[in-house]
Amino acid sequence: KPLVFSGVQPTGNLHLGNYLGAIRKFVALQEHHDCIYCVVDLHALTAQLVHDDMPGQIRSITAAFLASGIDPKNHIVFNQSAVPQHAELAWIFNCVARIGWMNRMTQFKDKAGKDREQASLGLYAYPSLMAADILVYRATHVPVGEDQKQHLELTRDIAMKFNLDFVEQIRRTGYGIDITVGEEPVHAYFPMVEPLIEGPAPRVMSLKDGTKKMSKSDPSDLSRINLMDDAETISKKIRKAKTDPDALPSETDGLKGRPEADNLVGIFAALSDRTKEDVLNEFGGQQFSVFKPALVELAVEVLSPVNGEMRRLMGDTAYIDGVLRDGGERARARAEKTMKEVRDIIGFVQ
Ligand code: AQP
Repeated sequence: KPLVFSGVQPTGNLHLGNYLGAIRKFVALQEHHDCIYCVVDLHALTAQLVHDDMPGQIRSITAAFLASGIDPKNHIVFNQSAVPQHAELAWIFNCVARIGWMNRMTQFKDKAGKDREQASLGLYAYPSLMAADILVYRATHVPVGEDQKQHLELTRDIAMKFNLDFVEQIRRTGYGIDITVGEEPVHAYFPMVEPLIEGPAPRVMSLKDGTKKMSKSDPSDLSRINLMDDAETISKKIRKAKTDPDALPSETDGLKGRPEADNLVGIFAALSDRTKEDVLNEFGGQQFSVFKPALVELAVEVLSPVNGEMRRLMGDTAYIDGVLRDGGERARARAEKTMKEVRDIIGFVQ
């Protein structure tokens, strides 16, 4: 089975963007893939070092995974810091990646803000740790929102450079695999990862501004739907969401230049597992006064069970911690196998 890896940071409340861009896809992939899902707590230190309730944040992401339908027995759910091999491989990747590559990362530019000199070195090296998260399992498929596309391209660049720099050692140790990159056959150690970004809402936008990503760090809570919002709050936020005065178009072409309408139609499509075309077949020509209540009903129907189960699970800390411990052990065994081979390839005495 193809190996899937993805992670979510334990920073702040999960929102609809995290759910549709990532977690819902995690759930769907379980049927035909071997999946490893990680609460990336080491990444959470990059933007803010000290967190008031780190254990609570880690448990709440774990609860969201489980409440959404991730099966921790047949797959792996764990927190990143429990597997030190991620950080070990990240160090090696820091020496593989070039500063010029990191300088192009738009997420660093956005998150570092104006005073870049004050950003942590960890924030700068974030994509290198992300590459290690994935490649320490030699995973091939990574479900993420569109904002992570650039980091996955960098992951491929890091894998490729490692493979080429160590090509002789990979051959000598016999750990390599034959892959094709484009049309080219390559003898490689790390595979080329495939981002899984598709779907009707790869980038869920703010409810207050259709040109801005829905994000945990937006100061306005009205800009996002949180996974922990109750039905009344979801309804209020959707009713207050910014729109334009026109009726919905009957074809997706008509959504061009209407970012808020496009966003709400995309959310409706993703929540109902339909295409935007299909949603517009039903609602084309209707006003937002008709569409918004239908979206409220759908969002509440999909999110309420997740919300309820998350609350229940968060009351059962022993269970959550048990899931993380068990997942951590299994992840560690797999990651150590890779690291033993990587140390051999590099030539470390062990
Ligand atoms: N708006 C979004 N639309 C679609 N997918 C999204 N993701 C995040 N925002 C959207 C996806 O969620 C997964 C987990 O993301 P993360 O843990 O890296 O958190 P983040 O990207 O830092 O989340 P935010 O809300 O975007 O935080 P801030 O405010 O810090 O920028 C990833 O797969 C991501 O693509």
